[in-house]
Amino acid sequence: PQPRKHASRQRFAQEFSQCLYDFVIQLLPTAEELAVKEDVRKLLERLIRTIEPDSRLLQFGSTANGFSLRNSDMDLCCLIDSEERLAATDLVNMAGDLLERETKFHVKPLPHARIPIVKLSLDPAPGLPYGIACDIGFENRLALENTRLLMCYAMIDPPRVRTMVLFLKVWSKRRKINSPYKGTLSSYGYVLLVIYFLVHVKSPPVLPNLQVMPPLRPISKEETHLNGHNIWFFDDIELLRQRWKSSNTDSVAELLIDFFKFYSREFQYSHGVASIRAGLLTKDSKGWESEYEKGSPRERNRLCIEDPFEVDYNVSRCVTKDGLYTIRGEFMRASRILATRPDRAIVALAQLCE
Ligand code: 3AT
Ligand code: MG
Repeated sequence: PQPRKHASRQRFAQEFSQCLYDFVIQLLPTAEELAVKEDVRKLLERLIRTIEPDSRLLQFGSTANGFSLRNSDMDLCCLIDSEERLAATDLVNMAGDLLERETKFHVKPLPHARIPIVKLSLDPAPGLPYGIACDIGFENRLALENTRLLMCYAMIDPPRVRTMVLFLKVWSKRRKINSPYKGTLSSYGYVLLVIYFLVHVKSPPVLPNLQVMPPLRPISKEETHLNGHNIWFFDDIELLRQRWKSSNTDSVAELLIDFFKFYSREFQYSHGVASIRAGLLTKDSKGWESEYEKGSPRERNRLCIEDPFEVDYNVSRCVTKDGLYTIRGEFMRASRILATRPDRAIVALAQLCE
């Protein structure tokens, strides 16, 4: 019976991998959508330049890192290339007024957020059936760098990394566990969980740790640091593709099955911190013991994921006790569905995303 079981597992993994590829391909943004978004970016850039002539508006987040789904929001960052610039708070207010006057967007300035932003949205219209949602931040250079880091990871092994990430993003949205405002995890958090798993959990690893690979030439501290954070990572992707060959040959389905298993049962939620920079760390060593134990009214640090560059920042600090319980429940549910290996892989996929 043993070889037969093995063969059935193999066959399921093969079929399920194919289903995953077919599924995510039809969820990618169309060329038309990308063109509309680029036009919007240019329009907003032109307008903002009437306030700050030396500014550039750049995309970050999923529209720039290769993890974009159809109709995902636009994350834009305004960089100002002159020494004398307005404070972010003032810029948010001024840009908010300007865009309200000059465009059809609904505009909501949030000058006092951790990262001051202007939120924009456009109602659905013919030719734009889902409307547009867009956040503009100012001088958020770390976000541009973490976007570039994720893009590099995506490019090392697109068939496995992009497929896994895109699937998990859809899955987490369909299962309603992708809203930091409601105590669950952001897309960014899920992407970091995937990379952590592929760099530090899988053995042999599927991805190298780009943040500890040595640079090709000596580089100065000025080049590697931004606002006191070390932002170095190996970003010569052409070279990496020639030199890095993972000896892990698992299919995307096998990786996904293991991913769900790992985050259902094996990850040490109570003491562990997932760091793509340094592997498994402890809450203790980072001073991230749960604040609920200290009687804090706001729940923090139930789930700990270290930001790749802002290492004092827990990306998942908004995940509540209930949120984590729900997320783990979903990992377990997914694990269970995949363990039963239904006859047709497509049935498993439909069940997962129900
Ligand atoms: P969607 O396609 O919008 O669901 P995304 O990949 O654009 O996914 P987010 O919108 O969650 O991901 O985040 C966009 C970027 O904003 C990613 C990162 O540069 C920054 N960011 C988001 N959440 C956090 C966070 N909690 N901590 C630090 N940076 C964050
Ligand atoms: Mg986004």
